[in-house]
Amino acid sequence: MTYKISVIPGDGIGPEITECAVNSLKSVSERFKIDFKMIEVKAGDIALKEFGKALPDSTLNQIKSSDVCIKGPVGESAMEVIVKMRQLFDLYVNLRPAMSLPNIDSLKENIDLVIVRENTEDLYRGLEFNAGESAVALRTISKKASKRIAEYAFKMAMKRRKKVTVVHKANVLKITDGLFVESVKEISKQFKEVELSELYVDACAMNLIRNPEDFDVIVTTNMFGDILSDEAAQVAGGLGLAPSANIGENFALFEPVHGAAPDIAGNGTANPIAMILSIKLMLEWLSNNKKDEKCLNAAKAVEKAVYDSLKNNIKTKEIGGTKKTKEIGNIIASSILNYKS
Ligand code: GGG
Repeated sequence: MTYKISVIPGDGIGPEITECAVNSLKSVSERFKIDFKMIEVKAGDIALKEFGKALPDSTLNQIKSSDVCIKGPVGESAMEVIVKMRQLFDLYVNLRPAMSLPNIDSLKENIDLVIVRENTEDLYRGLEFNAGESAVALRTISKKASKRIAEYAFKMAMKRRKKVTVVHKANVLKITDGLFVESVKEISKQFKEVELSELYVDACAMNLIRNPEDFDVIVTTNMFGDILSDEAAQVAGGLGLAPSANIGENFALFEPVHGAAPDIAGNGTANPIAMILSIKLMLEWLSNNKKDEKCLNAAKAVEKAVYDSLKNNIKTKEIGGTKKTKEIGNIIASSILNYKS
């Protein structure tokens, strides 16, 4: 089986960290005898400049014919690229794990949580318009989308510590968040073994700092999930270490949580780990979706390579190391190649 992967390097630090992820995938391919056909496509500010469109048709067509997509961060065109792709491909789950990593300073120890962010609705539908001297954005929340994200979160909790926290602001957004919470509660009835609790988003923001180790699965709406996942990533050690997966029924896209960081682009100091751990999530998804045991073993190898590098202090400056992007990428790629199960 050959897996066709669309690769979007993106903007800013995107190309540097994507190169590291691609090198890791080449090692995976060699070590585990998994065939990848990687096709580079353009999207983001760079594509806007070159083609007049941040998400050109040629890019979209290539992605449509792929099994999966990996994507670096894009600059100012996030709405036209990633938010649009989530809707176009109905990538309704945004998985954003935050966990304690070896030799990484975090606010607390033993953090192991995952934010399950609804990925297609809310204010991110982009229904914004001017109204005279005002501007209006519409927040859409549907029962269908709320129930399917809840179902995903509960299924995930069943494989973890069996705790789901639904995060909302239904004391203020009574109708929209009211519908979201009620939908989650309805789905919870099918998962009697899972403990469901609820938190207002402001309280959740506070508790992520106070006791992040208590959280298992957080399920929430799109914008709250976006904001809380940056916070959770920082609490666990930094955005440069935070991977994510955008998942639909039969297609998925993997990207770091962080943005394009134009201030450090090109100087070789970007941390490639969030992008490489996104590759690990991709391999796990392939193993589940395509029933491919080799991909699961490869995911373990990627994780081990990253953990070993951190243990050996192979880190970028922002997390206390001295290594450059490429050096880290090369060390991790070679460690995957030499992986012993
Ligand atoms: N703060 C991290 C960042 O800039 N992430 C890129 C971004 O905003 N993506 C849009 C999204 O995830 O909804």
